[in-house]
Amino acid sequence: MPILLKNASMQKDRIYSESLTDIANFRFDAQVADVFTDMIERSVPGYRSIITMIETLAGHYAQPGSTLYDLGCSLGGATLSMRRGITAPDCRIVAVDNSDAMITRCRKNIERDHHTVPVELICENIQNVQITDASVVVLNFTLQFIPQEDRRPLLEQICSGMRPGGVLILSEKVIFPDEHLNGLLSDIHHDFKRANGYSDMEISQKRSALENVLIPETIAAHRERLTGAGFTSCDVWFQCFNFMSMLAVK
Ligand code: GEK
Repeated sequence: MPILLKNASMQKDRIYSESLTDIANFRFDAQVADVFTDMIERSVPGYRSIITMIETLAGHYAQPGSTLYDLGCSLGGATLSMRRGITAPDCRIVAVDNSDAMITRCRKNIERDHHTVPVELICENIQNVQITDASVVVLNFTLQFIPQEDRRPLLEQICSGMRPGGVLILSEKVIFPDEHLNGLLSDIHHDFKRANGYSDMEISQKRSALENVLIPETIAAHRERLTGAGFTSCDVWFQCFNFMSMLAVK
């Protein structure tokens, strides 16, 4: 019995379903972009809930005349959610991703959507994007792909471009300092993937592909870095196994 409701038009992720002799580092290319929604929903516990709640958070935090950023927007899940949730007047959304394949498909999703808040799509490394006059910034499972030494400068740059009272929504895969608990939650995550139809081979090959690409950290490390980067308050608002989302308020 599948856990998640399926959209009939969604392409199924079978990328790691055949045995591979050489497992290359994971890339957000066209093959991934084509199956991305199915992939992330079957792989990230709580993803759909976080996307839904971003609508509520945008409704609460969007300030009149401000910009909302979706950094690492992929197909625009969080962008569309913010677009639905904004009630403040004269807002705009800037959505950024450095994968051409993602941006091309994201543009189509935005065009099909009937909400009216203007969306600017930018194909660029988020580290090169100037954040200005922001009331809401979303990093939904993106920071984990940024080189660790670049994470603090990126968060400082984001914080300095935000209005007072603005919020950063930071969602990440995390690790735990307690080795036993860390192993347990990682096993449970794999159970979740198995329950969503991934085979042991798919789980193991995807894990190898992500090993040097997705670098998770502890919740304490995130909290400390956010505070150091200039945010006045931050804490976890959502957690499911080894995936969590934090709110950081400027
Ligand atoms: C969602 N937020 O559906 N600059 C720009 N984009 C980047 C960079 C970078 N340096 N590094 C990675 N990306 C989305 C899901 S997926 C998370 C985010 C996942 C982009 C990358 O191309 C991909 O589209 C996205 O960040 C990460 O709410 O696959 O686990």
